Formats: sequence, C-alpha cells, structure tokens
Amino acid sequence: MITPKRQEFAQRILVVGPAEPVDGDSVASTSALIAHLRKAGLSAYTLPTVTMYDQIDWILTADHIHPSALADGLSTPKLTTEDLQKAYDAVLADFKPQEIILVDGQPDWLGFDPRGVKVYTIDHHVRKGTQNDEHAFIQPGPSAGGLLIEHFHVFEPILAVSLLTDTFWLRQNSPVKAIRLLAKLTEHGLDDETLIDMQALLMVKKDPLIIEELRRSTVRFSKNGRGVFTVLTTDDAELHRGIVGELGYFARHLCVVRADGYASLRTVDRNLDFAHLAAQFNGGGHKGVAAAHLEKGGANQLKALEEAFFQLCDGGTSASS
Ligand SMILES: [Mn+2]
Repeated sequence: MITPKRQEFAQRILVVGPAEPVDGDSVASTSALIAHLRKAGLSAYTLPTVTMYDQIDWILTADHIHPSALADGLSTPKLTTEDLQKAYDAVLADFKPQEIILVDGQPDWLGFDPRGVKVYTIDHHVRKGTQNDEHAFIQPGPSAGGLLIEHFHVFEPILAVSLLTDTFWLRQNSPVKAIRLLAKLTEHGLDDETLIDMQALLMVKKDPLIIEELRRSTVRFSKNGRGVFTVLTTDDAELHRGIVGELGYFARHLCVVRADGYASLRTVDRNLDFAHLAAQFNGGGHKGVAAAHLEKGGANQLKALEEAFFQLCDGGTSASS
C-alpha cells in the first residue's frame, strides 16, 4: 500500500473541493476530512461552493463553512457563492489558513487564486499521472473519499456517499475496491440506519422542468443511434445534471452542453475515452465520465466537439453490443 509522503497537517486548514464539478465525492470528502481534522484538535473549515444540488445539499452545513465567508453578499442561504475569490479572500484575512487541502480535483480546478497559501491535493483523477510528494497525493481509486479511507485513515461514515455516487452505486469505476472500502466504514460507525438514510437523502423527485428544457434543447443522435449530443438553452447546473441522468436511458454515450459552455461527457463503453476528448476542450476527467469547458457561445468549438464526439460514437467499438 502506498503511504502518503505527507503525514502531518497544519493547525489551520481550509478544505475545498474543485470549483467544478461539485458532486457527492467532493462534498462528502470535504465534510469527512473536516470532521477528521477537527477530531485531531485542528481548526478546519471550507468555503461556500459555486453550485449545489438538492441531492447533496444536506452534506455541508453552515458549521463547515468559515463564518467569514458566510457574511452578507458572500454566500447565499443555500451556502453557495457567486464569487469564490471574494469568499476566499474574506477567509484568508480572518482565519489565515496555513494550507489548503483540495480534495477530488486537480490543482488547476481550485477556482480561485490561493494568494500564496500552499495547496495540497488529494485526488483520484490520474490522467496526468500519479503523484505522492509534499504537493499532492494523486492515485487511482473509486473516489477521492476512497483515498481518504485507504491512505489517510479517515473513516467518517459520510464517505459512503463519496463511494456510492462516484461509482454510480457500484456499477463502474473500481466497484470491487469501493465495496472493500465501504466494508471498512462499517467497522467505524456506518450502520444500516445511516446507510439507508443517506441513500434516501440522495434520491430526490425529478424536476418536471427537465422535460421542458429537453424540448427546448437541440438533441442529435449519432448515426448508429448510440450517442446523443445535446445543447441546452440553460446554464442551470441542476437541470443539466438531471438531463444527463435522463439521457442515460436513451443512449450509451452522452454529451450535454450547458449554455455557459460547460459540457458533460459520459459513456458506458469501456473502449471509449472521453477524458482524452475533454482534454482537447479545456477539460478532463475519467474515460467514462469527463467534462469539457467551451467558450460561451463559441459556435466553432461547439461544432468541433460535436464532430469529435460523434466520430467516437460511430467509430468506437462496443464491448457489449
Ligand atoms: Mn471524484
């Protein structure tokens, strides 16, 4: 087993996920690491997030966020912020974190200028290679929370959320490893009641606006019908997420582009590599789940992404069909 080079943490720590995507892994890992560090007598907080989804909005509470970032104008009642830099600067001035720990994202996904405070990254996105030094612990795994369990001995039950959501309920992304790590959590307080409650909270009713937005959107299928390319009229992150979920019932490969240029790519085909495709459009991720960032209203870029996506869909071989 790989032991992190870095063993000790500073007294005042700011724990954050990447600015985007905010997901079950980034939020649960942030919550778990804060709880773990506080139990060790350290002072740990996070920042408001740029977006939040109903399914996971119960995981981070006001208690996790540094009070300086909760001031009027810096964060909303939903504990999100429109200006991550401003929120960070307020915390920097009052709390003076000695270091920032970024969980579940590459260093350049921080989303704000750390103003010289050193950043330590714990991530399971390994496209740019693994790393284990004073700057980062980047190793493959089912989720960033999984790395916290296995390598940092963080056993907070909330990490079950990180493993379930990042493996899509043990369907992909090292599910057997995820099962082993979940088993470890059961030795540290994860019981039936907790796991049932967590899963109930993660399931929310679908928003009927998903159907309306789908009607307004441009939806095109690849020649073989296995891929769908969708351009939304909204940049609402929650609707975008809902539509990605729905389209998964219709196609094996998805690309859903938000009006602000954020694009989600997904496939259930292990022979396709969407991380590589996303990397050509200012993004990254995993082979099966990746995200790209287009310029807002960049018609040429959009066309290029659509062509490259359909080329993969139509040319890519399929393992199971
Ligand atoms: Mn993750």
